[in-house]
This record gives sequence, structure tokens and C-alpha cells, in this order.
Amino acid sequence: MLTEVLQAFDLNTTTSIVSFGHGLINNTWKVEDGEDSFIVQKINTSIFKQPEFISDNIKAIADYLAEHNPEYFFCTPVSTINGKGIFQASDGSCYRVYPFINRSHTVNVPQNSEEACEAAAMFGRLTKMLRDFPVNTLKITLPDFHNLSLRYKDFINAIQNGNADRINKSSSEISFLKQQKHIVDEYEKMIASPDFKLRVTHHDTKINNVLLDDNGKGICVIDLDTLMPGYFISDVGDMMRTYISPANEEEKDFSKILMREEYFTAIAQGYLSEMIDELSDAEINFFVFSGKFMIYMQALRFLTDYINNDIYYGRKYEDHNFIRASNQIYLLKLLLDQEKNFQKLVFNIAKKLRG
Ligand code: ADP
Ligand code: GN1
Ligand code: MG
Repeated sequence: MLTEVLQAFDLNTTTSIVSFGHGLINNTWKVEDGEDSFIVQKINTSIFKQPEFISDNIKAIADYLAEHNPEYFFCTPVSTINGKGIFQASDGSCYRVYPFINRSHTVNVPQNSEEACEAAAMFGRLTKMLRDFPVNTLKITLPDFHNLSLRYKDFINAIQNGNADRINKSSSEISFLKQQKHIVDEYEKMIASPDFKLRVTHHDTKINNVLLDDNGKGICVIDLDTLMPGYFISDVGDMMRTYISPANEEEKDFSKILMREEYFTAIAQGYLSEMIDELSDAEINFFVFSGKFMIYMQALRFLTDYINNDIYYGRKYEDHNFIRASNQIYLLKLLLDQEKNFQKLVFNIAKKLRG
């Protein structure tokens, strides 16, 4: 299959191809072609049902940035020999290609708080650069992706109709998540308020979606499939979910999950250094809510998938999604303990930046 794909993008077909990265949704390979290397990705079309929307959005944004912020480095995909952003192979599967950025690397957890600050600033800068982009012209590549109300409904549906053994096993996790329904209520109030703005939002701000140079400085953001209209809480929340703890969602030993204030401060400092003039006071007030929102939603999604027999995330071992969900619940509890303290830190940083 890859031969057909490589030909479509005019790449050498007798080259070395290695599987790459740690994503849960798409398949990624690195392909060498003489001096140059490329990233080839098979888009998971059972999730992204209209993959051409992804390439339409990326093209619209690349064109906008080239015109308005030509100095900003945006990783633009390679076109096929027919000038398309995506190639559909004979079996219906869809592929796209990016130039491999040389001397770049990614990390799965930040190595130090400077890296967390840098990544947060990179995502903030992307949204800031696109502040005047007509956000509503973007296509919705994944409908209801961060619609917490719908994720909660899916969870309720799963606990009513899902795998009975797994529902039994998860009873304390289920009752904890139900007790936290106030997070859904707060989210609903937030989206109804005019103080919260839809902006161009990345929606997957894990640290391995920033390419770093040898000095740990950000080169560019990648993984642009879910670049679409959204609220800042999606981006800041996923940073909190994935940069603050030294152990990630895969960790089975929960004593390794920590809520490190230094890393939280780094996120707030990095993101607000770019976004301070864009955010309303009401949004600043919801900064820590972002983390609750994203960690809670991820716990709901993992537990829902566990109860539905792992149909979305798949699994590497029997209780994989149960462990992932329990891990996120543990992280959420740690954040709830720090909520007031962290929000105070945000107010201080915002005050200093506003001068
Ligand atoms: P996924 O959706 O599976 O997370 P990504 O687009 O994030 O896919 O790519 C997976 C990994 O491949 C990244 O974490 C990064 O290490 C590497 N990668 C992706 N694009 C590039 C690129 N243009 N140059 C160098 N490395 C890349
Ligand atoms: C998926 O593709 P990847 O691994 O970057 C998921 C995110 C989750 C994440 C959890 C389209 O992201 O929403 O936060 O797994 N992406 C999709 O690791 O569902
Ligand atoms: Mg990724």
C-alpha cells in the first residue's frame, strides 16, 4: 500500500520506512528520500470521517499565515502530484505527508519546566497569530470533539447499556465521575456566556505535538487534525493534563502521578505571555477550570471506552482503558486539591503581564 502512496507524493519508493511516534489515533511512518525525510500518515477515517476537511483547514491557515505572518514557521504538508493535500489509496484509506523537520525531536513528558513553558507559548502563539482569521470558515473535522455535555451523555449511555462485568468493576470510578457532574454544568454556563470566545484552537496540545530543537526551544506545532474553532480551555486544559505530572496517562503506579506547581506556573507563564491581551477577565477566571474540564473529559472518555469494550482507543492489555481512566481520576483529584492555590498563581501572573 505504501508504494502507491509514496508514488502519489512523488517520493522514492525504494526507501527506508520506519514506524514513528506514539499517537493513539493515526499511523505515522518516517520515510527517507535521498537527503530529505518525510512523515507519512494514514488518517484514521473511522474517526475523521471527512479527511479532506483537515487538509482544507490546514491549507486555509497556511495561506493566511503566509500572507499575514510570513515569519511564523508553520509546518505545511506536501501536496500530491495532482496538487491535493490528501491521497486516497485504492483501498479507500487516506494519507498525507509532511516534510520531516531535521534536527527536531519530541518528548512524551516535559524534561524540565522550561520545556513546558516553551510548549505552552507555542500553542498560545498559534492562536494569537490567528486572532483575526475568520474562525467560522474553518470546517469541523471532528464534530463535538470537546463537547463535554455529549461526552457525559455517552458515559451515561455506556453505564446503562455497556459490558456488565466492566460496569461492576468500575463502580467506584463511575460514582466519582457522576459526583463531578458540576464540571459539566460549569462548562454549559461557560459556553452560553458571551465572555468566552471561539478561537482557532489546536485541541491536542500534548507536549509531543511540539517539535523541539537541540536546545529544547520550540520549532513549530504539529498534529493539526483538530485545528478548528474551540475555546481556550481545550488547549490550556490538555497542557495541564499532560505537562504537570511526570507520569502520563499510561502510568499504572499512581504514586508517580504528581501535581507539580512549578510546571503549572510554567504553563500559565508560557501561555499567558502570548495570550494575555486576547483573554477576557472571565476567561482568566476559568484558567484552572481548563484542567478540570480536560482531565475529567479524558477520564470519562477512557472509562466509557472501557465499558464499551475498547472500541475507540484500543488496548494493549485487558484493563488498559480502566487503568487510563483511573489514572486520570487520580490526577483530577490532585488538581481539585490545588485548584484555589493554582488560580491565585494565575491572577498574579496575569496582573504582572498586564502591568
Ligand atoms: P499522532 O496523531 O499519531 O500523534 P503526530 O502528527 O503527532 O501524530 O506525529 C507523531 C510523531 O511523529 C510526533 O510526535 C513527532 O515525533 C513526529 N513528527 C510528526 N510530524 C513531524 C515532522 N514534520 N517532522 C519531524 N517529526 C514529526
Ligand atoms: C488521542 O492522536 P492522539 O494520540 O494525539 C485523542 C485525544 C486524547 C489523546 C489521549 C482524535 O490523541 O483527544 O486526548 O488520544 N485524539 C482523538 O492520549 O480522539
Ligand atoms: Mg501527536
